[in-house]
Amino acid sequence: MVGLRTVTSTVHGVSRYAHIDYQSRYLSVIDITFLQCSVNSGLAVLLGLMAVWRETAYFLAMSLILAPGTRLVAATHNPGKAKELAELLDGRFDLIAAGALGLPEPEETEASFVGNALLKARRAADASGLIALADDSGLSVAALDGAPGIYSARWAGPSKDFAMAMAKVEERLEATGSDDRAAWFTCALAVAWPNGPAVVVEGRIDGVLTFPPRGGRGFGYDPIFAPEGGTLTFGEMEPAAKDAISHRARAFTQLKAALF
Ligand code: ITT
Repeated sequence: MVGLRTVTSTVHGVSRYAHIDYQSRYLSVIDITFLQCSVNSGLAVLLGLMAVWRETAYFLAMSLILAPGTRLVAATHNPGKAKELAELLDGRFDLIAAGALGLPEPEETEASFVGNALLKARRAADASGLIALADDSGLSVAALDGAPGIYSARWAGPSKDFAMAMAKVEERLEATGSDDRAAWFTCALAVAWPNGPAVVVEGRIDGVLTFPPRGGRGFGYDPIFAPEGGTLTFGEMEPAAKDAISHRARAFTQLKAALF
């Protein structure tokens, strides 16, 4: 399980905020060191020291900066996502794909976008020895109580058939009898340092579902999702227009505020 704490701070007049993964190995190592010291010290002293060290670790995590040119592994095996992440990063970092490093696709065992993004970033960072950027994202449909949500990729099956996944959304929606077509995309972006801390942020875009699917751009569920304020689907929009408003772009804005 992933444990998170939201931290805010102001550095040089700029507000920085992020969720810090407090169960990262980095923090655990500090805690374990103090557990060993506890043989000679009282439990109260130990707990006090652990609290101080945990706060120090949060402070250190908040001083993390991703300098331009840093080598980063993009911890995704989804080419559509990898392309959009590269567009958003705009050449700022030396980006390597997880596939190019032969990293396996981890099983997504967490129950939230944030948890799965952290899981993927942590696995890739620890396996590659590089700072890793991971994305966990998906489509949520109001009339389906938020489904497919974190199961968005899994609805497309092992063959990653999104025509089938979009048809499944339409079928399930019709079965409810509801005419509510509200939906949203969520994107959690996590950055993990090898055997170190991790930071995660989240972005969301609201819109409506439209059938039949329209447009051959983008990927996944883009052809059935029209973002708020327009009639075009993500599948019909220019990539730059999607990148200006998408859930991924909104998460990215937060990531910049936290780490750049
Ligand atoms: P990685 O885990 O390797 O990154 P994945 O495709 O399995 O690849 P997710 O578990 O995060 O990634 O699944 C998210 C799914 O949600 C993805 O496969 C898409 O179908 C869909 N999705 C996410 N962002 C989307 C977007 O911007 N446009 C359309 N569909 C999107």
